Amino acid sequence: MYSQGLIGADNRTEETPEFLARFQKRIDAEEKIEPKDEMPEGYRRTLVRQIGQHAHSEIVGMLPEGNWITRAPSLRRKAALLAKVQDEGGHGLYLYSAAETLGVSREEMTEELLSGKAKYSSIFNYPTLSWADMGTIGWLVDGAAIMNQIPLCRCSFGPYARAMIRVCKEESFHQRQGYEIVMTLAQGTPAQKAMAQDSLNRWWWPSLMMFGPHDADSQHSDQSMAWKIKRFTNDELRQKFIDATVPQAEFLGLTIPDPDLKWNEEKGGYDHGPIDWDEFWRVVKGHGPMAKDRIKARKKAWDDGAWVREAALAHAEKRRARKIAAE
Ligand code: FAQ
Repeated sequence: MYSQGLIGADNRTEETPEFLARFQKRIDAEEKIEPKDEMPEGYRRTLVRQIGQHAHSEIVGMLPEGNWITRAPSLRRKAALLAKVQDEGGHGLYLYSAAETLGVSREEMTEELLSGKAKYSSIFNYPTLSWADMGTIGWLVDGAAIMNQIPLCRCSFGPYARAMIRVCKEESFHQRQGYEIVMTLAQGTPAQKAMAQDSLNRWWWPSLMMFGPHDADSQHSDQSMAWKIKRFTNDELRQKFIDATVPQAEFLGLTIPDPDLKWNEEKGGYDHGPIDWDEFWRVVKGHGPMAKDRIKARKKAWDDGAWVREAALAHAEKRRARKIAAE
């Protein structure tokens, strides 16, 4: 299913120790790897997997918030939410394009998503039950996404790294608009504050799970760190996120739903309670509360869009034929 043509500008696919050492030297020298450069097949596959999953997450991630656009409490809130959800769609498109430079097609990636072969972030399998969830998703989910994605701006693969720069700027706006919604609710009536707290209670643990399994259980981290695709481990980024977010919750007067959370002077960070990894793996394996609805919605969108893709291809073909006839 993968095109072999792009593995190295010289089409070499034999991964001799010299070839691998030469490649690692480029990585260690912080050179950017570009689509037509020679690269080990494992590097290419890791990127196709990660960028593809990242793209799917952005696109599926439009659904939980899209659910609230028609019910936003004011025109200002509606305009901001609409813009945010559109941004996520844009992120998905940059990412699909970055993956396509590695020889995989958008159709193949979409088929893998719809068949359940390709993953998307666990977080988007949870339901959005109240307006406060729009605030909490911006604050926590985009906040976690930024923490994970800022280091990806320095990823060794050029197209992914460059796409991440704009994505991170937009995620930063998303995080602020979310925090502002939660702040408004937290400073509102007791019922509004309770709505914000309930939302935080539901989204806190799934947000921590976004960073992936503990380092000891992360099968890809070591190799991805060596290739400088990842710059920090899952646990390192999770810790940074917790340390940045706890003071934000304190400022809001909200309580993080973790009785074991406490500042650890020695390590200069917070200790936290156990993460429910059974829940994480259940969700990752496709049994999250909203998993079926999410895939059903994506399948419908893909099927409903078939005529647009066909029309665009027919139009391109006609233009090509006209150009050839005129030559
Ligand atoms: N959910 O060995 P590792 C966003 C899988 S974008 C589902 O540690 P890796 C924007 C993992 O794929 C959010 N699956 O894997 C937004 C692997 O399975 P595989 C998405 C997960 O790749 C905001 C297996 O577990 N962000 O939120 C998850 O080294 C608001 C073993 O794990 C990205 O994709 C999970 N949480 O590290 C949009 C960022 N965690 O593939 C709308 C780019 C792990 O072998 C609204 N990705 N798995 O079958 C990454 O940084 C990495 O891929 C990690 C996982 C850190 C997610």
